[in-house]
Amino acid sequence: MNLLLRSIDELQLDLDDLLFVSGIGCAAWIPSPHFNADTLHTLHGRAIAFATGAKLFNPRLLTIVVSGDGDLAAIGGNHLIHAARRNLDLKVICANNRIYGMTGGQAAATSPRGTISATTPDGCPDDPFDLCRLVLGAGAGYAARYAVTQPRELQAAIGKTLRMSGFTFIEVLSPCPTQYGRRQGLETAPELLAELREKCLPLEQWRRLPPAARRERIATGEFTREPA
Ligand SMILES: Cc1ncc(C[n+]2csc(CCOP(=O)(O)OP(=O)(O)O)c2C)c(N)n1
Repeated sequence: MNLLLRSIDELQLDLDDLLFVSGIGCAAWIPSPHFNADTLHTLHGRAIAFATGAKLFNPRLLTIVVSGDGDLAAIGGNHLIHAARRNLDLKVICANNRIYGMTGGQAAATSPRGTISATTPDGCPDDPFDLCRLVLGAGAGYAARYAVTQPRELQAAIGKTLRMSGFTFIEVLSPCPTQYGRRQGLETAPELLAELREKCLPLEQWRRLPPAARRERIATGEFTREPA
């Protein structure tokens, strides 16, 4: 919330030209009702669907979608990939806490293998979506991933996408100490943030790791589409 507002302020955007859209979940509360602007707090999984309608009706609106990973990439996954494929002019910011936070910490499509959650007490048996690669594969022109522990990079990426046209996607690693951290044995928020700092690696460095070591780390930075 803070970095998005700072970016808007820095670019001196007029709030009257902006529309914020979110679904349902903890992250979906970021724009609405806190921003003194037009906000649509919609249905779980349908933020992009509402944003699409609003943008097509009024193309002048800079339409910014802020929501959770469950909202955007699980129940709303189909809207996400098709908005990317159609290169709709939406700025999507996904707060990825790797869990369904609001409903009590169930495993999500973004939970890493082995995650202890309310629905996977013995560890999540599946691999997670790589959200940036997902949207790039679907056709997005821009995708970036940063953690909340990288505020400068994150704000720069947000500012960049607000000036770009077409579909853009920023994945923000935004951990939930209550539903995720506690269950992984990281009792406090600082511990969880320290773990995130340790795991995140700039993309270029991550690429130089052997495949087995890559799984243990999280690549951050701007991702580009592989040439066709
Ligand atoms: C159609 C529908 N299905 C399920 C729910 C229950 N529900 C509310 S929020 C949520 C998941 C939230 O997870 P996420 O989108 O990742 O956001 P977070 O709370 O983790 O920020 C679910 C399943 C709902 N409100 N509507």
